[in-house]
Amino acid sequence: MSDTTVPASPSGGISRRRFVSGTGSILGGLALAGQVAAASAATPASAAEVASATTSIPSGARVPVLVVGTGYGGSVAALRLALAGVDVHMVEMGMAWDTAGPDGNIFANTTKPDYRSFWLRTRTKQPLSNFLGFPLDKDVPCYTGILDAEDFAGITVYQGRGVGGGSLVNGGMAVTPRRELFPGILPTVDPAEMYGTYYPRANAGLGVTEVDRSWWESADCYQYARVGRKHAERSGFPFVFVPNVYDWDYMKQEAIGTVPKSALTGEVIYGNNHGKKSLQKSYLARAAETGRVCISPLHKVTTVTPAAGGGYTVVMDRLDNSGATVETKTVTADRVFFAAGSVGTSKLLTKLKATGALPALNDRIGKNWGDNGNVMCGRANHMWDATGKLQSSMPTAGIDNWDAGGAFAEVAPLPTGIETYASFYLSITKTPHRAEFSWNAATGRVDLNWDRAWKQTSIDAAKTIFDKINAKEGTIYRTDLFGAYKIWGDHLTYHPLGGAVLGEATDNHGRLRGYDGLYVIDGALIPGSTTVNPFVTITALAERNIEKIIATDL
Ligand code: FAE
Repeated sequence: MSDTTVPASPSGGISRRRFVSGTGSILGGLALAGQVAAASAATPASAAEVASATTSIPSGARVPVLVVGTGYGGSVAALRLALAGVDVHMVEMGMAWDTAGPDGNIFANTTKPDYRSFWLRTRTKQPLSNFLGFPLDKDVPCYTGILDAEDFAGITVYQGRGVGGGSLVNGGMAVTPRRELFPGILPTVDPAEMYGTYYPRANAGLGVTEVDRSWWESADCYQYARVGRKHAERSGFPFVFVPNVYDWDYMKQEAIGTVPKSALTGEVIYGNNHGKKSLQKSYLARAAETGRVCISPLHKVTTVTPAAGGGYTVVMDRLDNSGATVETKTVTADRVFFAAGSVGTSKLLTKLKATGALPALNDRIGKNWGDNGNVMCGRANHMWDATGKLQSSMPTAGIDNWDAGGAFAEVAPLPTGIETYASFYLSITKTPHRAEFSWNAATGRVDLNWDRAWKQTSIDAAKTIFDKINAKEGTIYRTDLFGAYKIWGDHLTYHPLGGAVLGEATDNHGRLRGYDGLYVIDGALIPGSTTVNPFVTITALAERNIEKIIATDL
């Protein structure tokens, strides 16, 4: 089948999700989830548990807690609430991702984007748009695919869509920021409790581990990272190993050919079929095992407003795979957790305040949004510094020049399957620029006032690393990866943060100011920067906040 064709049903049959939803009953889903939880109590959490918890919430239902979104913040909330004895319903606009496509895989390969790869686009918008100057993008069928390249005026924000949110598409780099930088990240949060309790809890919950260094030193698939280390160290920069959520034993087996390849066939931004412990295999699996959590995929929340008899009326659209609304449902929830990601939560709250659904939200809604200073670049190495045609899609290291130059550069893979002699980096940089969301009544959309020119600060910070390395190595920047003769990938971010910031739009534990029973629990709480890749901090903050909320509000 060509990648311009969409199967009528990805499974070609009735998936477990559709079977459960076919019961038309949230209770049916709960009962089935409960049986699975009992049957699998002794087995490790797996994505199958999550599949069994998927359902389709009936219109008119009343639930104690509704969680909007199934990424890091939402998954932590669901697990902890369920363990505290609270029934939780999670609503996710993306697909369940529990059913194989016609090629036998759930997810498409990075080098071969197809209908599964992009969220409602007719043409791919690949982060690396060019190679040797030639455009890489191609037509694909419009489908509720996994990676959303959401365009705002000055920036494209990449986000995961589906049960598991960003964990489905990310590189698994699980980085805890340096403690001395934490007061600049979340100034109202006590570092002692974060580093003593919540970062360790988050890392354990996510299954974060470090690569076996002796294996790494000789593995073909990390030649690119060793070249990155050599160049960093020869220019005097600290090269730091960072943990990941990938199953390293699985990767070792991939390397010797005893299991199907996943990271070693470049799977990452369109999903990972095997070794990565996405939320489907960690928090969400354990949440589903409790029997108290149900998940409705392909449901997009559009409105939340106070209900007459208490609680909140939540309106949501059920989508088909073309993105069309096939049903609009109204549900009542005693409490609502906004966990739609920084952009999703900010857009919803900005709209709800402006349109009068939640008029008492304060004027900090939609503000203090940042891109974590993301900027990408490649360097062209000499022929004696080959980076390898086999590159693991899971990064293991970074170059830390935060103190001197305001940049932390992820030594990133370029898993093309051919030798490119390129070193590739995603830099996270210190940038003062923050944007805000606003409601555009004319278009009925939420705008973001990001200015592309603001990325110059990030480019300057990244150059403190790469200008020096290029001078030392006698190398140059690649100019063929983001267009013809364009060095910097300055049009995008992978790390949206802020828009409903802790201590501003919410109190110091994520309770939205103006409304009892409404909470923000995702990356929207963090004002624009984490100094490193963000998901461990999002998870740890969610662990901190939900503990307090369970202790005092429920
Ligand atoms: P997120 O994970 O985005 O989850 C929000 C969920 O809400 C999504 O599933 C949405 O589909 C859903 N949603 C949105 N609006 C609605 C609505 N109206 N109704 C229902 N559902 C809705 O939020 N971070 C790292 O730390 N390390 C990495 O290696 C890394 N690599 C990345 C690579 C890529 C390509 C991308 C895109 C991101 C990467 N990130 C990485 C960022 C990380 O995935 C991101 O910070 C977190 O996923 C954000 O977590 P949240 O819980 O805030």
